[in-house]
This record gives sequence, C-alpha cells and structure tokens, in this order.
Amino acid sequence: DRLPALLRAMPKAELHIHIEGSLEPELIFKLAERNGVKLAYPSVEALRAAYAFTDLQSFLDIYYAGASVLLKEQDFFDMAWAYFEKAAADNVVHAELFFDPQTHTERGVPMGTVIRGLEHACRRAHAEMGISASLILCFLRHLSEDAAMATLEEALPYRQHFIGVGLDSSERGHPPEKFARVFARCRELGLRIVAHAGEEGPPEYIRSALDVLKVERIDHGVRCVEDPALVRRLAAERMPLTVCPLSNVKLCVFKTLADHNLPALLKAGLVATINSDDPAYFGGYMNDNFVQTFAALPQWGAREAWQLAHNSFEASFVPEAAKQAWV
Ligand code: ES4
Ligand code: ZN
Repeated sequence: DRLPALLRAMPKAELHIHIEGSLEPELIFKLAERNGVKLAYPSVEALRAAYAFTDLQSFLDIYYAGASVLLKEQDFFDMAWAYFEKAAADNVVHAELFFDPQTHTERGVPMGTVIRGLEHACRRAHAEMGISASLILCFLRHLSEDAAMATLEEALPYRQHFIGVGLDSSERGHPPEKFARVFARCRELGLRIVAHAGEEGPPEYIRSALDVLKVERIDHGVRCVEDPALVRRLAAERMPLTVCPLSNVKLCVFKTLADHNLPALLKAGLVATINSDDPAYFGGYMNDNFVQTFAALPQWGAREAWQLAHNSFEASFVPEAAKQAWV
C-alpha cells in the first residue's frame, strides 16, 4: 500500500498549530533547568504520563503549566525551531502559527520577547528550510475582552510580525460575541481573522464567529454537522474548517478516528483541512495526523489526499498571486 508514502511526501500547509502545543516534554525539562523553573513533575516520563485528557479544560490546565518554562527570547526561538524541523520532515511548505501572548505576558514576559523569538524562527525557517511561515496572535477567551484589547495594544508595535488574530482556550461559556469590539478593531487594522468554534461549543458559536467576528476560517468547526443549514452556508461561502483529528480523539470530541466526521465534511463540499493543533500533547505532527486518519478510513484514497492538500493551500493566508503557484 503506497498511500502512507503519498501522504507523507505530498506538500501541505499547516493552518492550525498552537506553537506552545509543540513544546515536547524533553524541551520543557531542558528550559526549566536553563531558567531555574520548578516543575510539578519529577521527570519527562511522569509529565508524559499525565497526558491523559477527558476534555478541553483538562488539557488546557497542563498546557498552560508546560508553557511556564518559556521566559527568554531564545526559549521562544528554540520552541518554534523544533517545530519547523518536524514540519520540514513532514513536507509542510507553509505554516501559520498560533501563539498565546497572554499566557506569557501574565507571567511578566514582555510582548517583544515572545514575538521577536517566534519571528526570528519564522524568518530562519524560510531562509534555511524554504518554509513560508507567519504568526497569528490568539486571544484567550476565558479572559475578558478588556484584557484582549490591552493585549492587542501591547502587540501593535510588532504589527508587521503577525498577519492575523484568533480566539482560543476554554470555549464553552465564552461565545465569540464576548469579543465583538476587539475583533472589530482588528478588522480596522487589516488583520486576518480566525476563531476556534464548534470544537466543544455548539453550532451557534460557529454562526456568531461568522456573523459577529467576521472570521475568514473556522478552527475545528466539527459540530457544524448538527445544523444542516449551517453546513450548506459554510460550503456555499467556501469557509475553511481547520480540523485536527488526533486532537479531537485525545480531547474526547470523537471516540476514535474511525468515528470522526471528516468524511461527512468533505462529502458536504466543505473546505476542510487536516492539522496537528498541539502535536506534543496529542500524539503526532502533520504526517501522523494524515497517516493515522487515512488508516482509520478505508474508503479514503489518493483523491481525498489531494483534496485535503489542495484545501490547505486554498484556505491559507498566502497572497493570492503566490497561492496560484501552489493550487
Ligand atoms: C487548544 Cl485544542 C485547543 N482548543 C482551544 N484552545 C486551545 N489552545 C491550545 N489548544
Ligand atoms: Zn486549536
């Protein structure tokens, strides 16, 4: 069977990766030692053993604890560089990286330290690996809209270093409309707009991400299938969904990969893509997501592989002229 080889070799874009979610336990321990940060786990093995999640919140608690070792510009560079090495090995030729500045600025890390470290890694990945990479600043939805607005203001001196904004963290109880004003300001600034919606939250959150935030992509969005009129709208508008199969299984959104609704999403004509989300926590990077998903779906073959790769470029924020060279 040559399908896994095709999946690994094909050029692809990754559009849903939280760079803090690429922090492997080995690097967490190395940075903890380098920075004199105390960890709640005695070893790499003990930390990895704690990666048994029941829902989004049980994951987020450990994910924010892991990020506490990031203090210096070099730490952010090292984290992103390790991701780019994995991405290059998976034939990812374009990546749009989410980062969570509030996770760091709340601990006293300056905004400039975060953005400069990540931006340096993106620039070097392009120069040395030929990967085009950009940053998307995410607001933490469990915090207030005022906190998001203050974060945006703090980031404006680095405006040229990020292409857009997103919305992540605990979804339930924090609907998109909570952030209506800050996203309106982001649109005025010419930023690209995305939001997590319909991962754990209801289809109504996907609708308000579209209508209130005016997003250009939906991150996850898998619960759209509960609302057939919404599915028709997403297809008609060619609104991309950045789907993360291994993440969905680890966070118990679907029981197994064979139960995932990706086949229904593609059949409905949606611009669905495959992404890794938080690869250090969910058991794999891009090619692991592709190979394991296709292994669980015997009805899928080369046609679906090509469709998903094509969708990833269509859904990307690369300038239209450069996109034509890919699609
Ligand atoms: C996340 Cl899987 C997921 N969902 C929402 N927010 C997140 N932040 C990092 N991973
Ligand atoms: Zn995510």
